[in-house]
Amino acid sequence: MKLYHCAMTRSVRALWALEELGLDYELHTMPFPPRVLEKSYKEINPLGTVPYLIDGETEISESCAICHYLAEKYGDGNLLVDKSHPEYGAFLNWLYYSDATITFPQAVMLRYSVLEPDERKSAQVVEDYKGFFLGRLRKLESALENRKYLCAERFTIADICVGFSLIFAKNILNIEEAFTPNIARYYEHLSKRPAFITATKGKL
Ligand SMILES: N[C@@H](CCC(=O)N[C@@H](CS)C(=O)NCC(=O)O)C(=O)O
Repeated sequence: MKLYHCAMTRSVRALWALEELGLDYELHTMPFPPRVLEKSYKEINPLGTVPYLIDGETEISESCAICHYLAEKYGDGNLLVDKSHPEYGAFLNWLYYSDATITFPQAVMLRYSVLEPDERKSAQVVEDYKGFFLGRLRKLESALENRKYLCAERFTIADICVGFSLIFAKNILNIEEAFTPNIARYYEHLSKRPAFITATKGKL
């Protein structure tokens, strides 16, 4: 199994899941953005994005799908919530929410504050999408009231997928307002997991 990775990007989700599951894997780490700095990567993943997992005939480019695939295929059910569980729907919702709803506005912020050339940077876009992100995060703050984990009272890949969005907010975009009491407590204990530490090694 081979994971194409860039430090402190969504590929942290995949790396964190590999580590939680204790799997053997080959890691290919590239400079960001690989589309520009490692052009040959587009022959492997035409989107040019990370993560990208190759496992035999299987190739996956979505970070949350990689976590789901690894947990389904190689986990013993520990990192998943079973269909029969009352929180199964909530579990799926957190997986999709993590990238489509809360990482998306952060990616726009990164683009218009860091990645674009100076003449295309936009404080207005960054501010607007920060507000958008913080509004969408309220659902997480209230869901974490009296809870250590998002679903089924134990650590699952929903915590990995949402946890990465918090890594992004804290360490890349420095959105301090995101760390309201329940989210701050949740992030604090996620960040102590050995697999979290390995997946973010030396970058926080
Ligand atoms: N929805 C995809 C998004 C992948 C994505 O856009 N990754 C970013 C890094 S966080 C990337 O590779 N950007 C570089 C580019 O678009 O060239 C996922 O969850 O994996």
